Amino acid sequence: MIVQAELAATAAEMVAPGKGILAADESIATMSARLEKAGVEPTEENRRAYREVLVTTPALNQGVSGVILCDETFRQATSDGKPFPVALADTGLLPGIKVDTGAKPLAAAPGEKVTEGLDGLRERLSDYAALGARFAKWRAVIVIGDGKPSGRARRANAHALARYAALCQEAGVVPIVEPEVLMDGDHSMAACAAATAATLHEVFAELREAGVELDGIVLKPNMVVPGKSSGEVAKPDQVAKATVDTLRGAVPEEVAGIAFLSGGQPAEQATDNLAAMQGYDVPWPLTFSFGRALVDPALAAWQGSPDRVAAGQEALAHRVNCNSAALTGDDGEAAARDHVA
Ligand code: 5MM
Repeated sequence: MIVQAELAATAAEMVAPGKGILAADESIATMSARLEKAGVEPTEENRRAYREVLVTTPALNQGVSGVILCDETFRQATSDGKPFPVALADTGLLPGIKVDTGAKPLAAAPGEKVTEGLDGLRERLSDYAALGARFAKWRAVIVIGDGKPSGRARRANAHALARYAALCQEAGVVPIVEPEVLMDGDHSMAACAAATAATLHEVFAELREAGVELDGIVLKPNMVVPGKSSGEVAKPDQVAKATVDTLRGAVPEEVAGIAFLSGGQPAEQATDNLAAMQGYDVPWPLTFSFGRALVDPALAAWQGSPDRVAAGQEALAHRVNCNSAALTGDDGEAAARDHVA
């Protein structure tokens, strides 16, 4: 029987001081596209080799508590024959698994999506737990613009997130709850704040309704930033204030921690924004669960070459160190290292 205290302890470990979560869970299609763009042939073996570069980075556990993988990687092994979840656990990292099956068009909501993957989820979670998963992830996607997000899309996604989270806790797996309000579009930062607040209110209402214990989840939200093509520029202190204000108004105190996604922000910008948030007195640890903002430089440095594994790992370690330093208030030094790198 799963004890709630165990879930809460795992959730606390995921957001331990100075640590964040590495999101390396790109689906086969996304990962293949990213490899191709980097000039690497998108084969199963290259996807495996790339994830091996990431998870075997020396001292990764100094700034990262856990790594999110996709189903393919979770069932693959490192070149010394260790299944990835075992390789992670052996180096003191929590194995995580993305369990959603992607965002699909939502009926009667043109331009909006709902994330799928609930069918058979109870069985899949028990499978993943047996393979070593300690936490899971489900990402909902919310768009802004032309009357969006609709209440219909917010509710459908919040309901699915809550059903997923309840099933995770039943299986003894900590759910990362990820409602991502996308940066795509020309909307203002105020519009992002409003959509984020409305979405989070819906998500927490559904989580409570579903009986989810909030000290056994990690929330993975977007930062509050202006739309990518809005022309609006927001400095780290502005992003930090808008983000913290939005979270304070919508996220219950019991939530174990908040680990931001990077959402396509340039890597240094995501780090600077994260650093600027650390000065606020909030009831939750505020950390990172970045994908692109951690791994893009590593992929670019590795280039699919066995001779460049160390270069890829150094690039990842650098970004992890910068973000970890940002969390511990060492942001000046982190920023300096960042900008000379
Ligand atoms: C790593 O990318 C994750 C999976 O994406 P797909 O299923 O679409 O391939 C994604 O969920 C990611 O974990 C989050 O969006 C956060 O990543 P970023 O790059 O926004 O920090």
